[in-house]
Amino acid sequence: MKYNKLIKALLLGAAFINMPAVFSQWTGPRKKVEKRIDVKYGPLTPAHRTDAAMERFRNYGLGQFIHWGLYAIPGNEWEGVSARKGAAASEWIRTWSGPTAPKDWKNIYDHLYKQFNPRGFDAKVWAKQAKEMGARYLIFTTKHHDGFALWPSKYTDYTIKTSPYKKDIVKQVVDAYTAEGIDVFLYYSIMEWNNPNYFSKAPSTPEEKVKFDKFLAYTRNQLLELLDNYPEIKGFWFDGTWDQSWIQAYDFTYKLEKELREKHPKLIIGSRFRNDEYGKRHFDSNGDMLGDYEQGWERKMPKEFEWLEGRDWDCVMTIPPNGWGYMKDWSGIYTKTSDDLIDMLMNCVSMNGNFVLNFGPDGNGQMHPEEDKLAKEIGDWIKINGEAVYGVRHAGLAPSKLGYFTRKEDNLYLTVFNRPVNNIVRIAVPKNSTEVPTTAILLQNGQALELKHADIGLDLDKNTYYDVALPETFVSKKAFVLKMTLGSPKTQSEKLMDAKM
Ligand code: FHN
Repeated sequence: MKYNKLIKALLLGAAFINMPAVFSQWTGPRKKVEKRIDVKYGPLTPAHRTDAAMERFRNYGLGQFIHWGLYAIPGNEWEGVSARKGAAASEWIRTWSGPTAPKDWKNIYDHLYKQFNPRGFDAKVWAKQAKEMGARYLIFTTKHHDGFALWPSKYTDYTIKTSPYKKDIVKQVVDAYTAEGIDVFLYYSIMEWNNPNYFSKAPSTPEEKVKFDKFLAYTRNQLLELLDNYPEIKGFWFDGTWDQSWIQAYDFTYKLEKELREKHPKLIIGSRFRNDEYGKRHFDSNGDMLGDYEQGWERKMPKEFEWLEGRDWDCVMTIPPNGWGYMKDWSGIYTKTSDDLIDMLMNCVSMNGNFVLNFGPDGNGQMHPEEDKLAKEIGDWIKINGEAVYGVRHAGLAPSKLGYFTRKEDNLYLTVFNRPVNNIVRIAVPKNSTEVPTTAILLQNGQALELKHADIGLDLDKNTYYDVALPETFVSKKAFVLKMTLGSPKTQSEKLMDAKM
């Protein structure tokens, strides 16, 4: 008991004093916990859910994120002045400060709802585009850190209802995407910048405690309201849960997660929602994941499959380096190409993750023209190569420099990004493997390709090789997929006599 108390005190200290150390833990190789301790507020669901909803999540492959809210009106600038050097990202423009910030900026921002009237918004157009792009799920911002609700919440006036637009945006989005067969997850920021009852520090005075309790009740009400209004949603994607006020409300958040799951038993919730009683986020003090999937891969990807230790995960990605809301001006920054994004998509699915690409529509509900272009290019590629993307799993082979392996039943796919100059795609398979490539075709046209066992005789090498020959006449401007059938080896790797040295 004493030992546990000491560990608890140390963990509390480390977690509360040194936040960056805690943050860095969720996205790298994880250290094994040497000794498990008592954790009362640990996971509420098994580490690997096996129900149909979770199986469906595992097969999504590609998702779409949409960040839409009042920040779409300024689009990262105000009266011709860019916020690029004064705010963290376009959807963070309310925090704009420093010499470039307009006078009384926060007040201007907080009144933007009076102008929010996206007449050009048509959820069906977005949903159709997402479908054409190949997205199988959507994460939609119901409320970002500014607190403005895109649905007519009963629990605040700061909602779409008091804007000139008035109509329920969340409902239109949920209906349109559901009609296209795209599952919907609702993004919900806990943190609210302009709510007088919200605190970033843990409330300390009795008055602060009363106010923060009101905030917690409001959060609970809104979440239950979202489930009542949109019961067809598949999950919540929580954000803004890093402040001490929320971290220390672990008893409340534990009960709330329980309540949400009881109300909607198939609900999927990622690892960002809550922490344990020691302040440990994403993973509790025993290293157990707090949620149904790992939700820390934001603009990041695991370098090695082993880092994931079999957990489910998603990677959410921006097109600009950072910036989720609409940005009028994309000049002077690198914006990812469809080749970059397809590469990231295949990297994710090859490690059992979903890749979620973000879009930031403007104040009138239109996507950025570059987003339209990228959605079309990705969709065109997926229409031909989707078999290697959806419902696939990690292939269990060593990573290849040529591209990414995925596997479905007896089919092995290699999405080639780096074509060898000699047109021989060499695939390494462990020498003792009972399953090896036996046939190969080009997925895009079904053309059969020559496949040979290349037992190259590197004696200390644990692998043997299978060579697929690409026709010299085959030209491709984008990554292409080789589809192979796996079967028993027809030839063995010869055990060569060792050299006398
Ligand atoms: O601060 C937000 C940011 O604006 C954006 O919403 C992303 C999306 O994953 N999440 C937060 C930072 O983690």
